[in-house]
Amino acid sequence: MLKKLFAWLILLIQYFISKIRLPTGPKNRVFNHIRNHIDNNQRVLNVGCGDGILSELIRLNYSDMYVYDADVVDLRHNKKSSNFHLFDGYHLSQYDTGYFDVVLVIYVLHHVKHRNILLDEIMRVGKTILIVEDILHEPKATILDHFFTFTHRLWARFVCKDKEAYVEFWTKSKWSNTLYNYRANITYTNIPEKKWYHYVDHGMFVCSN
Ligand SMILES: *[C@@H]1O[C@H](CO)[C@@H](O)[C@H](O)[C@H]1NC(C)=O
Ligand SMILES: CC(=O)N[C@H]1CO[C@H](CO)[C@@H](O)[C@@H]1O
Repeated sequence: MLKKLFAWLILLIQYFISKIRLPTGPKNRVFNHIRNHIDNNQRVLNVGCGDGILSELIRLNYSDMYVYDADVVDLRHNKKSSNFHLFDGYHLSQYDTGYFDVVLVIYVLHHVKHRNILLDEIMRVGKTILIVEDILHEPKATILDHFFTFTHRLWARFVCKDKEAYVEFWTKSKWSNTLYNYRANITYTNIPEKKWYHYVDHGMFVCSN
């Protein structure tokens, strides 16, 4: 009985989220923020490319751009594009140091348990790194923030049926402190989102120099 109720609740939530997220085009919004930091004739790696829509948007808008995709599973709608490879979620050993002008890490790192391992690799292969994340409130995450994390864990486990899924969000200062270990110039831009569902902030870190 309780299990059934829970299943219905998940379905209801899923329905509402599909109504909110898809037509508003979150990929387009993210694209509009990253486009100021990418240019033609650059080599770009999209780590955790997911459905691949963001990479497609970049390819469509820039004729001379080399976009590479990497993920732990292939969820792309267009499975034909080259330059995609599966990886273990941590190691990008096939790429030389500084191979990419820009590395995109869009809503990926909150699923990564050993964040420093992947960050080491991303910072090694890329010159400029763009990280977009859900950002918890300062100075310490609020109760709603914890609820946000909790619902994400339920989502991963019961909707995506991924028992292994890891979910941990960070505050802006925790991100900054971590990223300054790798680059001297870290800038943060707030990405406005619908707040009643996204009651955490959304932000982009640009890591350069
Ligand atoms: C730091 O990075 C930002 C964003 O890429 C850039 O606009 C700014 O000029 C950089 N600052 C320095 C001191 O290099
Ligand atoms: C901002 C911009 O130029 N966006 C374009 C990216 O490419 C798609 C597909 O060609 C266009 O529909 C967008 O207008």
